Amino acid sequence: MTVEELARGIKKGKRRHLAKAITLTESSRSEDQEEALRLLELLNGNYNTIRVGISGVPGVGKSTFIEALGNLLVDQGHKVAVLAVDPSSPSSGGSILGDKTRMETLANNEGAFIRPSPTAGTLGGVAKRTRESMLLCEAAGYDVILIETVGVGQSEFEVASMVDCFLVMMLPGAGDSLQGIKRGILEITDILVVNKADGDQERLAYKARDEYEQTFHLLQPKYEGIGVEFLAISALEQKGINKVWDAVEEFVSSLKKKGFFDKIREDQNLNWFKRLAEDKFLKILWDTPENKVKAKELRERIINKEISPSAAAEKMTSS
Ligand SMILES: Nc1nc2c(ncn2[C@@H]2O[C@H](COP(=O)(O)OP(=O)(O)OP(=O)(O)O)[C@@H](O)[C@H]2O)c(=O)[nH]1
Ligand SMILES: [Mg+2]
Repeated sequence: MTVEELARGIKKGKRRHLAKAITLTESSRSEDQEEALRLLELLNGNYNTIRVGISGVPGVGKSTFIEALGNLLVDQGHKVAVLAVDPSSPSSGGSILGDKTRMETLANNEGAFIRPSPTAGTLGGVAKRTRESMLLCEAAGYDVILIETVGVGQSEFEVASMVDCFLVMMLPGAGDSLQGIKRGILEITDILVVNKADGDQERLAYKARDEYEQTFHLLQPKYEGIGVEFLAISALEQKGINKVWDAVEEFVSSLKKKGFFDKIREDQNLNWFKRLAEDKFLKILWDTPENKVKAKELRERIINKEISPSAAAEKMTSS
């Protein structure tokens, strides 16, 4: 299949073409990378979409929530793509592959597309792959993109920097120990959802929600004039799912009204450009054949005390 054929298929919303294209962007073969680049160029455009990041500790109920929300949105006429950033996944597929069976009703839903997390350690990292997958899904007509991330390492911050709305899920009871929250998470949160507000834990969940709300009042708002929304839901019993979506829509509409939305997307594109250019530069610095030789020589000269690290760095980077 040529790149042009792939692009045409994707524009028609063909899942097979979309899946193939994502596999292409995930490949580390340089010919594949060139084709992927051409494809992304062909599909570059302005799509009217909502990008939502969903994070929270393992077991908080992210997948259960995404399945319920995804089905609800498809019923409302949306096309929903679910992606994952899971830097901890040990091999191709990662944990969300298991999720695909867990999210069975959504996986079998014609209006939804679920893509497992790419392999950790792929060229450019999982975040790069996820971003490209997101763009491909948007070109294929998916207007809601849900990105699940487990809170490992920098993954939450990576995801927050590629979405319009960042949703953090918490467990009931966690509100008792606000110190337990990872540094910096509160600052990137747009909507905070306490899950498992059912059975014995229902009251605890509402209490936790209130506690989070009080804590947030002490923080500077992320966007001037737009507050964080606090909710308690039960993903399992599908209670409050629509309230979460209302909050997302409300949030995005405020961003648009206040002129933040376009700015966010613009900044994301510019940051992305910067990151990719920097990655490429590093690759050129260390990985071209002549630079590899140069680096090897300079390393030996440093070890033999013939040259200072500073002078070697200067030599390494001047042509
Ligand atoms: N009681 C209750 N259990 C829930 C709820 N949501 C999820 N669970 C259960 O919690 C467990 C974990 O749910 P998942 O949706 O897989 O959680 P996750 O956050 O996606 O977990 P990871 O993908 O491993 O990070 C499952 O056994 C769910 O059935 C809820 O609202 N109430
Ligand atoms: Mg999950």
